[in-house]
Amino acid sequence: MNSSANDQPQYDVVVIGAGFAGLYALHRFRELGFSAAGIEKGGDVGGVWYWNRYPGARCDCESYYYSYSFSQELQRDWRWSLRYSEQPEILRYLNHVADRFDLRPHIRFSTTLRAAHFDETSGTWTLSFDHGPPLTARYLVSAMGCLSEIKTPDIAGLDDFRGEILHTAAWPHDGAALNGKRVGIIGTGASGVQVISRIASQVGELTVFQRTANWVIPVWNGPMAEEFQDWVQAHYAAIRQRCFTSTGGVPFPSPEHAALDLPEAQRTAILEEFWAKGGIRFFSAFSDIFTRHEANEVVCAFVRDYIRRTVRNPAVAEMLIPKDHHIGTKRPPMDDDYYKVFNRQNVRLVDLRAEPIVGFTSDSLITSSGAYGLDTLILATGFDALTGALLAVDICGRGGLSLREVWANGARSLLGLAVAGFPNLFLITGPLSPSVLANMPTAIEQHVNWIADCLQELRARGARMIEPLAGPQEDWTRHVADVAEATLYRDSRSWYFGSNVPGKPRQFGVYVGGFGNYADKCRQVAASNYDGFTID
Ligand code: NA7
Repeated sequence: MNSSANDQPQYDVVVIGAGFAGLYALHRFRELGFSAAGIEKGGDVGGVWYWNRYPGARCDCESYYYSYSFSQELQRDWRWSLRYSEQPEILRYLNHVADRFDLRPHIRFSTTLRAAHFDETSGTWTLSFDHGPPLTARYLVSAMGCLSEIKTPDIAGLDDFRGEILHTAAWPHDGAALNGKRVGIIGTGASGVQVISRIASQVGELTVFQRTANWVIPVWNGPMAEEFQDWVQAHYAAIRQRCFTSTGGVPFPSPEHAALDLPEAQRTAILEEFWAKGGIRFFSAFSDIFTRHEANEVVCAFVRDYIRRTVRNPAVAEMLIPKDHHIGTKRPPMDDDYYKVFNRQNVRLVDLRAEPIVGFTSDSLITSSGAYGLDTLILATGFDALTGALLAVDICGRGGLSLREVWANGARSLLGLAVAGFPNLFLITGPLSPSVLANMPTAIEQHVNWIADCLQELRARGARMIEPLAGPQEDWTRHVADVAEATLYRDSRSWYFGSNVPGKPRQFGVYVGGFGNYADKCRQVAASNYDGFTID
């Protein structure tokens, strides 16, 4: 840490967040000789894996690639117990990373960034927090995450309920006593589906309040067999290489066939093959799933059939079948047991479209059709995704320009990495980058490496400021929208569009043109003297 007495900022870089993104960023910048500090709202490292401790929390990408690639030694030494690891193991991994690379002493924990103001004269950011002294930094790097700002649901009369209320993304660290209880859950997105499957056999009664049915895909989770671990270790270089060049940041080949080019028998055989592979591989069955309504419908019909075969009560099966969106165009939850859970005697499904919530009493949730007695209510109601964490902070750039105002009608950024009017601010997996539609650790490493290269270049040139130009930023923002518009995503209502937050401008916040293409574009920008940016 430098003295701030002579207009020099205290740090070269301050990184906000200490999850997957923040930990790697802090490590990388420090390794390159920058003075760097981390700020973290939570009491320890982990980011989403620190907060989302609900039963059944698990990653939806397999752990051998939902992990860092930057250290051969780390990669060699860490063994995953499950193919899709659960939250406690992922959190242990991130703690191991923090210790192994000695990051913890450089992070200020339990500290929330309230404001970040840029000073044009000195070319530095001044950061102030909910407590503790302010900091100054040349560069501000957001590693605040895409799904970290909880969206408090507007549910009529919730304050009248006197039982326990839990949110999946703010789960108590010492767990929740659910055994034998009458538990209700609102929300059937990825978090709700995982928690429902995990607690159904543990609680006395489970009432699932569903507003929108989702397509749930199995992952066929199980132990990472020793032979598979050995195979992964032997092929890690190729696996990682594939991640960095693929469409989704995952090591799978692109689809070979378009569904609409194939006869029905062959389509079904391919769907069965990819269903057996499970997880996001399922969406690699055909190349036209996300672009042709008829192709998507082939896949929907296959999953509909599975739901009807699995859920014994036909009325419940029909309620669980999505009616309002193409498969994959809302984030598909992934779970092996979800549909089977509804065959249990102690589980019931309530359709909130047919009987909306009208209020609560001290011990019941009341719908238009009746009362449901509950001891505990779990809210799995999601996040103000992609932009929420950034806009929760008072960020002001050049001339006091407020990010909230600049993004009032939707996010604008160049490559999801930086924003015009906000010099020396970098976003890791920011709005309009591939972010949540790429494997996050891969997307994070690609972004941090790009930022690190950029900071080295600025240091070498003795430059003070970098900032996107407005024109290229508008071009990128429009391009992201155009690419999404050419897919079936355009028809969906989801947090990808901000549709879950009342008043949020409708904008597809993720680049769906392919992670590999995106990484190429970032490389080209750097190689062409940071084309699209201005450097002072
Ligand atoms: P999601 O995917 O946003 O799911 C939230 C769920 O909560 C979804 O089923 C919503 O129904 C439901 N919801 C939200 N507000 C209400 C109200 N007021 N009443 C009834 N139901 C409501 O969040 P998750 O935490 O599951 O997943 C987020 C991501 O985190 C996930 O994709 C992973 O990447 C990790 P709706 O569909 O809006 O009708």
